[in-house]
Amino acid sequence: MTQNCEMKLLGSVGSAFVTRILFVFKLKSIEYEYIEVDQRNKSELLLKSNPTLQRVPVLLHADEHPISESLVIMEYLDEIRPDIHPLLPSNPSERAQCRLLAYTFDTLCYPWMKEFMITREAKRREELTQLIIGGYIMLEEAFEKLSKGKAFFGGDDIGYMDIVVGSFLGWTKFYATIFNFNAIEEDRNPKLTKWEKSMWSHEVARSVIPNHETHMDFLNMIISKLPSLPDSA
Ligand SMILES: N[C@@H](CCC(=O)N[C@@H](CS)C(=O)NCC(=O)O)C(=O)O
Repeated sequence: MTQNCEMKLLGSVGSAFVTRILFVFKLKSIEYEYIEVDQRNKSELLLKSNPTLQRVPVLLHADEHPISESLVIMEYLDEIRPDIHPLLPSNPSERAQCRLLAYTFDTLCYPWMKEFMITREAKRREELTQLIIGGYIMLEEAFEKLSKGKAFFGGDDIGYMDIVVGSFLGWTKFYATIFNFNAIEEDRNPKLTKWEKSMWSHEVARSVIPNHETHMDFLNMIISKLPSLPDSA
């Protein structure tokens, strides 16, 4: 991370979506400047760059139009640096599968995981546990098809789906510690269990996935933004 780069990333430490972009920067050896956004007090720069969604990550690349949404940013970076560590498979059908899987993960699994973290109801947390388990079983099947017996979704090295799911590995580890719930268990997910080990042994994954304390700070920040409970009589 340097200053005065033509590539700037607006992010919030602890966000798995931001972690995805850090993965790509590292894998593709892209220099960037990181600009932290305080989620409790969003900066003018964020509101100007992503006025509709007002979320991080946002990529500012020289004078180009700002780009938001982690999956869109990942593909953009892959297109402008196609020769260094390509992320998506070269086969169009496999590319389509990856995009669909990423979309499914983000629109189903992520909201379940987020709600799991903030719900105050034990019954709802149990329902969400089952939904998340189902999501990771779906990923287990997808891993089998895409990895073709190799260590990563991307084959011999980290690819697009490894980043999409791997960006949440810090969070799944955090859930195991704090909530005693592991989304990836050997009996349900034998292949993903091995994949998780391969990811944690990868230097880039270890360097970009935030640690336990960062996740704890992020959780506290999310809780502080929740409406307070009405006083019980
Ligand atoms: N689908 C988006 C999700 C981004 C997202 O949810 N970012 C969160 C941080 S983890 C955020 O900025 N939230 C602020 C808000 O919703 O007000 C992506 O892939 O980039």
